This record gives sequence, structure tokens and C-alpha cells, in this order.
Amino acid sequence: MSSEKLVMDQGFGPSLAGLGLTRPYKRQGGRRTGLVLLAGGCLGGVLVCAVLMPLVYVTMSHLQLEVTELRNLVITRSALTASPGTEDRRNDTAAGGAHRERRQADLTPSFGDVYVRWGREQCGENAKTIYSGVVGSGHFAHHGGGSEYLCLPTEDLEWNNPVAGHQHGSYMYGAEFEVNTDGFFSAENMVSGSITNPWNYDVLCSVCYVAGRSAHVMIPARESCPEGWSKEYSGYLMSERHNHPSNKDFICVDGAPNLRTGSSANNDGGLLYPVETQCGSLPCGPYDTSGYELTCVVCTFIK
Ligand SMILES: [Ca+2]
Ligand SMILES: [Ca+2]
Repeated sequence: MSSEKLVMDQGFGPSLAGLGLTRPYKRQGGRRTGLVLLAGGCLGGVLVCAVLMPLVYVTMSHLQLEVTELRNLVITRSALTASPGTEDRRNDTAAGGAHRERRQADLTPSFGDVYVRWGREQCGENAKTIYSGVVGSGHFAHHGGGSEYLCLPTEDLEWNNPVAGHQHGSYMYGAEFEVNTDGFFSAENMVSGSITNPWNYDVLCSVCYVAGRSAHVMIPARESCPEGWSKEYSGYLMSERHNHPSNKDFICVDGAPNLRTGSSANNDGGLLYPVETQCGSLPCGPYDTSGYELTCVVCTFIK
């Protein structure tokens, strides 16, 4: 086949021949491939757009909602800062209250810490009371049993196949204050103004959750917290008497305790005594020789 014939077969013969081009010119296969690739590219683009556009639309809608909420929050705070009138505050509450509540819920930390507030039936303002109760422990005259004080709930108790009577050997008693002199614990939260000493009253307690705190510590011989820590409460260090057979932990009892109403009877089950320093075994410089009653503070970590 001549070169001119090849050109004629590919549809460009006349013009190329007219230009004096006689070299074989094979472009048909490449052109088809190009068209296929172009069509495939367009189809692929359409499919990608079909998948991505809804996602982009949803994302943009979400961002727009967030921006709207933030704008409402800024407007609300600006309005409150400017001390608006009663009517303005009412309108603001109606328009932005739901948004503020939702934003506040979003900002509430999802972590926190738990501690026992010995001596008080409710936690402080910054903490949530998980439950309230009374302090329990083993008997002061028993050698065995548990060695710690527990905060026992007084509501919604749940049992599992209980049997009345004592068939076993470990017991739980209520704990009461054993404070020989007035002047240590504040009476401001006691049940009656006539009480100045909690001696023989049952000891209350609460278990407290503090959001956004990653740790807690009880520091003896302190009433304030280190920098970066928040004070939960302070009071006196208490434990079992030195010559009783039962050993117990040291716990920090609130310096202004609640007392359980009508619990002044001297039942002497679990007991709590103030703890005094002993110079010599402790360094006598910071710890006085006169047997000071040890204070204590409970702190949570905020930074
Ligand atoms: Ca007693
Ligand atoms: Ca003393």
C-alpha cells in the first residue's frame, strides 16, 4: 500500500496530500484512546462529585450551625455585659437559652476525681454528691475486722439473700466522735446551737465527684493547698485510740461537721479520736512537743 493510500484511509488524505505530506500518519488508535480516557475522566469526575458533594454540603451545614451558635453566644454575652433591661434579658433567654445550655453541656469536662468528705453529709458547691451516709468501721475493741473507715449509704440499700442473725464473724459498726474537750470543731453545722462538742455523735459523710480534676490528695498538718490545687475542705486528722486493739486508718474529718440528729448515745462501736503529734519520733522542729492536734486538708488538682 502506498503512503498516499494510508493517508486517504485515515480521512486526512486530501488535506495532507494537498500539503505535500506523503508519510504514513497513524493517529486513529491514539485518538480513540484519548476519547476513552477523556470520557472516563469525565465519568469519574461526575462520580467523585456525586459522592463528595453531599459530604461537603453536610460539613458546610454543620459549620454554619456552629458559627450561628457561636455568634448567638457572643451576642448573648455582649448583651449581658452591657446590663440590658429586663425585657432584653427575657428575649435573650428565649432565643439563646437552649444554645447556651447545649454549649455548656459540651464544655463540661468528661473526667473528674472522687473523694470522701468525712464529717459532712453533702459535698461542697463545686462537687456533686454521689451519695450521703454515715461512717462505719470495725469495733474499737476487736483485734480483727476491717482496718479502714467506710462511708455507708443510708438510702436505697440493696441486699442479696440476707439472713438475719450472725453466722459469720466480720462486723460493721457505726463510728462516733470521741473528742474530750471543746474548741476544736466548729458548731456552725451541728444540729443544735446548744452543741459545742460532737462527742458521741455519729459521724456523717458524703462521697463527692469533682469534674475536671485529675487527682486528689489529703495533706496532714495543713489547712491550705499548694499552688495549682483547689481546697475541697479542711479539718482535723482522726483515727482510733492508741491503746485500743483495733488499728484504723487516719482520715481527714471536716472541721465544721454535721451531726446525725438524735445520735448522741454512747454506743462505742467504731471510734474517731483527734490525732496528736509525738515529738522525738517526728522531728521536733516543725512538730511541737505539746501534742498538737493535727489539722488536714483535702485538695484536688486543677492545672
Ligand atoms: Ca462514745
Ligand atoms: Ca493535745
